[in-house]
Amino acid sequence: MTRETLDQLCVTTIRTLAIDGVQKANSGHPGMPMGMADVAYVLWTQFLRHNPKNPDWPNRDRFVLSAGHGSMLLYSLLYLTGYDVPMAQLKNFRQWGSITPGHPEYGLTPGVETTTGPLGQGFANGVGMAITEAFLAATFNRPGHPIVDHYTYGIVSDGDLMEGISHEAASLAGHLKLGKLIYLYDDNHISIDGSTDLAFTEDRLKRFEAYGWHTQQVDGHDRAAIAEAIRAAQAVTDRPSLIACRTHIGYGSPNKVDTSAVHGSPLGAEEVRLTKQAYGWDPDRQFYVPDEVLAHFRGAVERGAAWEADWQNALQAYSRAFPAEAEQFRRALSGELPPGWEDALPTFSPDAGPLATRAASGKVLNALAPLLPTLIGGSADLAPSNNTYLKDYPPFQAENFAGRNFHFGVREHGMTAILNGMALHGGVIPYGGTFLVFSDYSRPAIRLAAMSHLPVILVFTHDSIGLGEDGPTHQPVEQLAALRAIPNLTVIRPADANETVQAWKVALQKRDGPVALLLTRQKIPIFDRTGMAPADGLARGAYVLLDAGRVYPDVILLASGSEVALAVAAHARLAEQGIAARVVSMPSWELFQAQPESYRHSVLPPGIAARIAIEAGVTMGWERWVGPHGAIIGLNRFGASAPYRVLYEHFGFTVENVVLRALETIDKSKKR
Ligand SMILES: Cc1ncc(C[n+]2csc(CCOP(=O)(O)OP(=O)(O)O)c2C)c(N)n1
Ligand SMILES: [Mg+2]
Repeated sequence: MTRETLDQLCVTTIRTLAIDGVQKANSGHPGMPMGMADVAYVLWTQFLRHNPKNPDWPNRDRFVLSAGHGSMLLYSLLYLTGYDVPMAQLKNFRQWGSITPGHPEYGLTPGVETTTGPLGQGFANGVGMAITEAFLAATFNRPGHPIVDHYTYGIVSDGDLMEGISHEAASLAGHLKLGKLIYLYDDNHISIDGSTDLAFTEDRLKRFEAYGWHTQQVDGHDRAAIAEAIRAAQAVTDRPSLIACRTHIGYGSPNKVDTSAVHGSPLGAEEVRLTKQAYGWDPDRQFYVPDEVLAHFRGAVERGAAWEADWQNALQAYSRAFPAEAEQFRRALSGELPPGWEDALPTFSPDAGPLATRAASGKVLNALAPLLPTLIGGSADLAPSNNTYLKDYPPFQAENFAGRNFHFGVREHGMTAILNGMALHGGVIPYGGTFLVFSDYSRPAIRLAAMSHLPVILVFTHDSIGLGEDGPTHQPVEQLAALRAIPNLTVIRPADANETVQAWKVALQKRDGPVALLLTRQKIPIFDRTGMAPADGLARGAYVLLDAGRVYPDVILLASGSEVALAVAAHARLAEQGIAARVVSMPSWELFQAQPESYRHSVLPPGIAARIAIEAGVTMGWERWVGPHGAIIGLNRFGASAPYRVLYEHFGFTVENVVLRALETIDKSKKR
C-alpha cells in the first residue's frame, strides 16, 4: 500500500467514525469532522507531540478544539491514537454516562484539553495556554535546558472568529507576539444560517494581520500544502499564526456537502450509504477501522513514550544542574504551595483602618508574591483600581515573558477565558481583576471555569453602591446573586481587611473551582477582634462574629462585606435597649453550605426566627438564610450617582434602619 493510499484510508476512517457516531446517536455534528479530517490528520500524525498514555505529560503540545461541536473529530483522534477512549465510547456518543458527550468536557475524557462548545472560548483558552508556556519557559528554562518548550495548536471555525471574545484574545495574542500559537481555521464558508456571506464578509486574514498575526491560506484538503503551512507557521517565532484552510463542510456527501444541513444533523441512513460509497468505503460497515489504519495511528503511542522519556531525562539533568529551580518547577506543576507560605500573610491592626478591602487584597498579593513565583495575573485595564499589581515585578510583555503583571487591556471576557487557559495549562496560579459590575462581561468564561473545576481567582472590586459617584452603570446590584447562582463558583465578600487575608488563603488553597473575591472600593473599618471571633471563621463561610452574651439571642443579624460593620453598630444600639443580637458575618454562602449541618445550626439556630440580612445588592436568595419570618435589607433597584454615604442613607443602609427592622422582626416573630 502506498503512503498516499494509507493516508487517504486514515482520513476516511476519521470521517466515517464521525458519521457513524452521529448517526448512531441520532444527534450531533458530522459536517465539521468530515471537512476538517485532512487538516486534523496532518496535525495529529506529523506535528502534534503528545503522549496518549500520559495525557498529563507537562511538556506536551496543547490541542484545542475550539469548534467544540466537532467533538466526534476529537474523540475519533483520541481513540485512534491510543488514548483511553475505547471504541465502545465512540459508539456511545452523547449517551448518559459516556465519556463522549455532545461537546468536549475537560476532566471527563482523557486528552480533552478544555471544555468547548460555547464558540470563541477555546480560542481564548489557547491564548492562555500559549501565554503560560511562554511564562514558564522564560522563568524556568536555562541555557541548554529547555524543559518547557511546546506548541499550542487549535482548530477554530467561522463561529469562533465571529465571536467578540476571539477578537479580544487575538488582539492580545498578536500584541504579545505569541509565536508558538498556531490556529487552523476551518474556512468552510458555512455556519448554521447558511453561507457566511449572510453576516461575515470582512477579510479575516487581513484582520488577523492587523492584529500582528502571521497568516496563510491553503486548500484544506491538500495534505502536503497543510503540512507545508504548519511548518511555515512554526518557523515564524515572533507572531501567532492563523492558517485559513479552505474546506468543504460535509466533504464527500453527495447531497449535503457545502450546506448548513450537514452542520448539526445526522446525514440519515441513505446519505450515509451514498457518502461511504463516494469514499470507496463499504456502506454496510459501521465504525470500521482497517487494521493498517489503526496500526499507523497507534504509532503515536511509541513516539509519545519516547518523547516523554527524553523529556524526563532532560528534566533530571536540569534537576542536577539547578536543584532549587527544579524544586520550584515541580511544586508549580503539582499546584503545591511552598512550606510556610501562610506565615507571609499579613495581619491588620484596627489602627491601620479604615481600609478598603481592595487595598487589603493588594497588600496580601504583594506579601505573597515573593513566595509564590508562579502567582501571575493582572487586570482588564483597572490595575490601580483593582489593586492587582505586583509592585516589585515587571510586566509580562513580548520583550519579557518572565514578567508577572498582565495588562489584559479592556477585555474582560477575553481575560477570563485566558485565565482559564492558564489554569488548564497548569504550572501557574492565575488571577484577574475588574469591577464587579463588569463580571457580567466575563460571565460565560466564569461559568466554564466552574464547570471545568479550574483554580482561577477573580478579583472583583467596587462591589456595591459603596463606589458612589460613578453611578448606577458602575454599581453592581444583581451581580452578587448572579454569581452565587453559578454552581461550583465560590463567592467571597469579606467584611474587613483581616477577612480579606483569609479570603485569599481560601482562594489559594482551592484547587477544584474558581473563587470570586468581592471587594470594596470604599474604606471600611478593620474590626477590633477583642471580644469578637477571629477572622479565620471566614473559611467556614459564615461565623458568629459577635454574640449576644446569652445562649439564645433575640435576633440574628446576618451581613456580608461592608454591611457587616452596620450589623456590628446595630448590635451595640440594640444592647442599649436590652436586646440581645447576634452578628453573623457571612462572606460566602457556598463555603457555609458545605459545612456540616451541626455547624450551620450552631451559627443559625433553627429555633430563632427573628433574623435580618443586610447586603447592598438584590435580596434574591437571602430568604434561604433568614427564613419565612426574617427580613432583608437590600437593594432591588439600580443605584444612583451620589456620594456613597448619601446613597447608604437613602437606600436604608443605616444603623437606625437596621435597629428599626430588628425590632419589627422580633415583634413579628413573637406574635407568630
Ligand atoms: C456562543 C455560541 N453561540 C451559538 C452557538 C450555537 N452554534 C453552534 S455551531 C454554530 C455556528 C456554526 O458555524 P461554524 O462555526 O462555521 O461551524 P461549522 O458549521 O462550519 O462547523 C452556532 C451558532 C454556540 N455553540 N456558541
Ligand atoms: Mg463554518
